[in-house]
Amino acid sequence: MTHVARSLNHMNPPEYRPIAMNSVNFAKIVSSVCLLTALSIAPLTSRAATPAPAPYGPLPTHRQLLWHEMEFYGFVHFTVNTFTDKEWGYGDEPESVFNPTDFDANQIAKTAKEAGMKGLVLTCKHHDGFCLWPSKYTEHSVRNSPWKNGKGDVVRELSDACRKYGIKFGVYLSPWDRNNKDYSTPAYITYYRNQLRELLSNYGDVFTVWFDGANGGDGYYGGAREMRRIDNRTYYDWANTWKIVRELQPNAVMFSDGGPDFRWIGNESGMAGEPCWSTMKMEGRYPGGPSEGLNTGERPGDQWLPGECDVSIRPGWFYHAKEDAAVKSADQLLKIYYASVGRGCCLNLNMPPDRRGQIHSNDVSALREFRKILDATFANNLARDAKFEASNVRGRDPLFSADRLHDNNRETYWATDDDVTTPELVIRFEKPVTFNVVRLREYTPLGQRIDAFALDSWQDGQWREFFKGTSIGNQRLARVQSMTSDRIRLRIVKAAACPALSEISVFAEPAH
Ligand code: FUL
Ligand code: CA
Repeated sequence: MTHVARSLNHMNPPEYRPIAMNSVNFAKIVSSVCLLTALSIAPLTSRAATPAPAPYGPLPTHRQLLWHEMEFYGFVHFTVNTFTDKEWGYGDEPESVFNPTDFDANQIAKTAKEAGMKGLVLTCKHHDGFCLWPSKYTEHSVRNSPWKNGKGDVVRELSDACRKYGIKFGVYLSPWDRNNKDYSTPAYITYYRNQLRELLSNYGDVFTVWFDGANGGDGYYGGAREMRRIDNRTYYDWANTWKIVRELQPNAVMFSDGGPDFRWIGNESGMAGEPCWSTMKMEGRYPGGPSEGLNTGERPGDQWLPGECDVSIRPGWFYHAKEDAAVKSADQLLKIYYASVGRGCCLNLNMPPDRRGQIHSNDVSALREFRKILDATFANNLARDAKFEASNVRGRDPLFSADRLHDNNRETYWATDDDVTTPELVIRFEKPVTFNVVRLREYTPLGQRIDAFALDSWQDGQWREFFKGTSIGNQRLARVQSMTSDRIRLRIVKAAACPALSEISVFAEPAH
């Protein structure tokens, strides 16, 4: 069967390949694969094509699938706080304090690109209300700062630099605004939406809009200097704000504690839970809403709502010179990576520009070292040429064979017959391999199907379990003690529906 599947791959009509390479439309791909089976496999096996498994539970949307593929992107916290040495500005900071001495958007975007980030999310306006672009709707912006004589636009420069370096650009626009006099009245909602429209209309494609749920109450508020409490559930009328995003940037995914597209992971240390389901029960969820359940997700949920792990490379979100020696090391960043990306989430790692308006060299070095280790780890899939043997293959059809697990194509997958939910799979290497990372990917267009799995390796004539896991979803990385073996076994211990796994890869993290 292995041989048949391989040679069929070579016979694929050329128009099939571009679809398979570019994973934008899974539905299209499924139907192309079915068509391909009908055209090329059926005559050889004289059978009708085996139907794909029925989807299970809530499914990801097209835009969520694109977001999942990003896996790792960066946050850029930059504003008056950078110059006042604060984390939360009160809202009374004079515009004159914002004055980077050597702002360099290219240095920031290049640092992100070289770190392997697929995008950057800029705090266009943080809680202090200062706007990094010359908004038409306020005087409290770069237009009234000495930087570039009031002609500067950080949003323009950074979005352009992201395009130049081939990474995506996203916006953070704090709902809580401690500067605006209208905050807590309906007039502020209009102001907020006007600003959102500016950001989503004038700076090209935006991949995400990050809606922060934080609200600490007191602020400057146009000079009132008072406490203003709002009801997070009703005040912002989110449904109508979200419509603006869908209208102006239909591919953008929206973040908040309660979605609608991806959720906060419930902490600011970058660590997803174990398990970490990509599904949630949506009732009672809203930006700034309850954080219970966010870390682990909920199963079975009623919506696909995967997690984003946000964390700063430094103790604070903004740059403080006193934290120059507290930049996270490559090892700390790796732990975060395995607990975020490795648990099916995206990692949003903050790197705050300093008072020059550039990423500090300590942060750049840590990111470089981190990237070097990740690249060295994931460059070589040790299981690429191994033999994959499954205890069951759906309809015995090469379309769903275990060989689909090492074709480096996330749109093809191994699946079992409907009534087989606890299959086993053995990977046989030609020679013993030394490894410490196993990567599993579910074929998520069919939902999150697997509840629990275990991994064994063949040691001294018997199987020894070396990892037990629960949720898989977009990606699960099992990082374990290094071991050497010529066989690895995957046991699906529990699944809500027959498993559909798209890739299993084996890697060795170099000593460092
Ligand atoms: C929080 C904010 O209060 C922090 O300042 C930071 O922006 C973080 C990413 O989100 O809610
Ligand atoms: Ca595959």
